[in-house]
Amino acid sequence: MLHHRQMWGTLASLGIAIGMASGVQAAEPVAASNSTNQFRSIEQPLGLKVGVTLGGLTLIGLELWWFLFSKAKSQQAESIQGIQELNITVDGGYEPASVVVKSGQLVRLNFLRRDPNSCLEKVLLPDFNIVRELPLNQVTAIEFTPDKPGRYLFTCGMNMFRGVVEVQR
Ligand SMILES: [Cu+2]
Repeated sequence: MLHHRQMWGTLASLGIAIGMASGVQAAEPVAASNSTNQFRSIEQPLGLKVGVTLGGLTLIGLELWWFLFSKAKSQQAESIQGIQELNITVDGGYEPASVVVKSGQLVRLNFLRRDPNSCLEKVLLPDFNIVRELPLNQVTAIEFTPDKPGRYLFTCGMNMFRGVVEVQR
């Protein structure tokens, strides 16, 4: 959890820094324009700078939204007859990308692959020695029993898309 939050925190502060930098840049030409009398060259760049500033602010907003959204996305498994079952949709990544289960009980992850991108044709759970093909538009059930609490990644074949199984006591 901590690592994930740190990452988004870093992204958010980076966005704020970029936003502030573009804000400073936007202010500069105004000051410079007072000393020179270049009427025509001022107006267009000013609009551009305002646009860049607004773009920066939008980025900040988006990052904050992602930061809040990503926290809400974690899904807790429901245990039915001793099996902790979760459905994960594979479409431009994993949804949900973060699942919470209990240790010492069988976990069944039902991966439904909607994305034809070959990048997502395999899913790996290295901590459980699992590599599985995900046929398109089918549900592939992957079962394992985590014995120890911790955070275990699942990834696509190239480690570009990631999800995490959080195992609690
Ligand atoms: Cu991939």
